[in-house]
Amino acid sequence: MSHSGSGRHIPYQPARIPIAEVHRRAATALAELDTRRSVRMFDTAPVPRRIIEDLIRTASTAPSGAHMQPWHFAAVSDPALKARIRDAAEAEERKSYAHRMSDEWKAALAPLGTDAHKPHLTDAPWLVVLFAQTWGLNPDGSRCKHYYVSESVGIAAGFFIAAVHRAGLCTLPHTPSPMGFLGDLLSRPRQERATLLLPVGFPAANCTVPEITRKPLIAVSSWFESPHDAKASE
Ligand code: IYR
Repeated sequence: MSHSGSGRHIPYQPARIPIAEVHRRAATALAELDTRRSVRMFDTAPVPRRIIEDLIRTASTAPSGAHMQPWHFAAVSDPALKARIRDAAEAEERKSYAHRMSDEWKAALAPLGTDAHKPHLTDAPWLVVLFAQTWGLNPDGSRCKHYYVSESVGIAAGFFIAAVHRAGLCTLPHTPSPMGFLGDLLSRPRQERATLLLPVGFPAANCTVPEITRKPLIAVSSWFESPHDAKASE
C-alpha cells in the first residue's frame, strides 16, 4: 500500500502477536482499567514532578485532528495557587448547586454525594488543568487552524486518566462551571479554554467511592458481524 501525502512516511511494523496472546492482553487491559475509579478523597503525600511529566507526555501521545495536538496541560503543586483554585472553584460550585443546576441534574448526582465542598483541590499534591486550544499559533505569530478540538482533547483526557491509573495513582475529571477562572489564574492565552481540572495523587487511607455498576456490554454495543465472526463466537 502506498500513500499520496507530501510528508515522509516511516515503517510501522510491530511484531505480530499470536491471537491467543491478544485474547489474554485484551482481558488483562479490561481487568486493569475496570479497577479505576474517580476519587474525591486524596492523600496529601507528595508525588514527584517527573511522574506527572510522564503522565502528560502519555496524554500528549493521543491522536488529534490533523495531528495538531490542540491541548495544554497546566500542572500545579504550589499550595498557595491550589488554594486560590479551590476558592474560585468552590465559589462557582456554590452558585451552581444553589441555582444553576436543574433538579433533574442534582437528582442524577445525588447517589454520588457531590456538593460544592472540594477539599480534594487542596489535598491532592497536583492539580492538572487541561486546556483546549481553539486555534494554534505558527512560529511567525499567525493563526493555525485546529480541527476536532473537543474530540482530540477528550481523547487526550482519556489517555491521561488511564495513565494515572496505570501508574498507581488516582484522579477525577472535575468540571467546575464556568471554568473561565482557571485561564485567569494560570495566565493562559485567550485561545485556550479550560476543559477539565484533574487532581492527581494517591487515594486517602480512608478513601471511599460511590458503589456503582457499569453498563453491561449488551447495553453499550450492537453488532453487525461477518458470517465468519458470528460462527467464531458461538
Ligand atoms: N461540577 C459539579 C457538579 C458535577 C457534575 C457532574 I455531570 C458530575 O458527574 C459530578 C459533579 C461538581 O464537581 O460538583
